[in-house]
Amino acid sequence: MNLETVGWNLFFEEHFYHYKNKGLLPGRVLGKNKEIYTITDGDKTFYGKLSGKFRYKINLSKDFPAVGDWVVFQTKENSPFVYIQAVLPRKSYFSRKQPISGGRKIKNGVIVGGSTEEQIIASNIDKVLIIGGLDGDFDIRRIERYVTLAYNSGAVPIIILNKVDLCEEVDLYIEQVRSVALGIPILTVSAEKNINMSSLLGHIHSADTIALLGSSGVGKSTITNFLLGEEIQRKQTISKATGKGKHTTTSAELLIHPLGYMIIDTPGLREVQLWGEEDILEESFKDVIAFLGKCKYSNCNHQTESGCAIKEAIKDGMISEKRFESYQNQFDELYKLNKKRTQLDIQMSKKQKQRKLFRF
Ligand SMILES: Nc1nc2c(ncn2[C@@H]2O[C@H](COP(=O)(O)OP(=O)(O)OP(=O)(O)O)[C@@H](O)[C@H]2O)c(=O)[nH]1
Ligand SMILES: [Mg+2]
Ligand SMILES: [Zn+2]
Repeated sequence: MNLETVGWNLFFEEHFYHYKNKGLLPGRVLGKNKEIYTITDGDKTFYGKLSGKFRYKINLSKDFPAVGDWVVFQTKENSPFVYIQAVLPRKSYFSRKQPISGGRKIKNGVIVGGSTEEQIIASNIDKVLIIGGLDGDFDIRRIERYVTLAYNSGAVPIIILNKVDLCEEVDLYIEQVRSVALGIPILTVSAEKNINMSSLLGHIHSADTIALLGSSGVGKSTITNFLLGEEIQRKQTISKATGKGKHTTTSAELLIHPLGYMIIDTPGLREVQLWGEEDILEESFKDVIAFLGKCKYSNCNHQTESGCAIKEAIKDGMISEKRFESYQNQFDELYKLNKKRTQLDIQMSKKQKQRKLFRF
């Protein structure tokens, strides 16, 4: 066991205390393939399945082990697998609302059903690298959503605008990003042409776990490979769709650099639906929130009312109209999510009460 080399620290040690002396071992999840988790203890690699008891206890997506998690497992004689008994509490994690599988259901023109579950993308991370591509796919509103989720993750966010070699108006992009990513460092690099990559290395320290997030094709895996260095290039899956050697990442993977830092490369997220309480916007929309509550009327809708601080701020160029619109959209999205979750909680507790009634 060489746990410290893969991110073990006092936080996990304390939580592992309950499991010590019970024949259980800690390990970090490197990846997942179907029902099998690859786990490391810093020396050895194990292949883990969920123990029956643990599987029975959990039912939400967020309760399952995620890449970056520390799990507690038991070895079994003559079995090629180890058995995961628990996930240790997460120090930080990046999550989103789980996308709806099988498409959305639309009833009377309104999206109904769908998921109210949280999906963990990467766990126990120190830094979140939000990657955007400085090519035709650049999407500022997506980056704005990543920023909200990154602030909510408990890790330090950094924005990387990759493919600077393809872009002639870099400053324009930086300016746009700066207006939605308050106080977050923005780096412009090219992973493929090795431009300005040293600025990124300056943000990465030994024992850091960093997660790379962003749309498909922005260059997350190219950056990961650059960071890992040529000597440890990893194998990549060839895209099934094209078969032309396009390397599309299909599942998150934690990779360990000999210098001691760890990188979690993730598949491009097609949907970046928000997860959290409405107050998670406090950090990412500080600029907008500064004007809220300053209108003449406390119930101001920020439409046509006189003395509206938001309208004034827009007129004075303090915030853009688009930025305020984004705030409203993200707030609505979270509000609806949490209303639905509360309703489900009420239904659940009613069901539980009924069950109890039947039992006694
Ligand atoms: N011109 C240029 N192309 C780049 C750069 N970085 C990556 N690419 C190319 O962009 C394409 C996508 O890169 P990937 O690293 O696979 O992107 P990804 O974000 O991992 O994509 P998914 O795994 O699908 O989420 C590849 O063809 C890369 O060669 C860059 O700095 N400049
Ligand atoms: Mg990739
Ligand atoms: Zn107002």
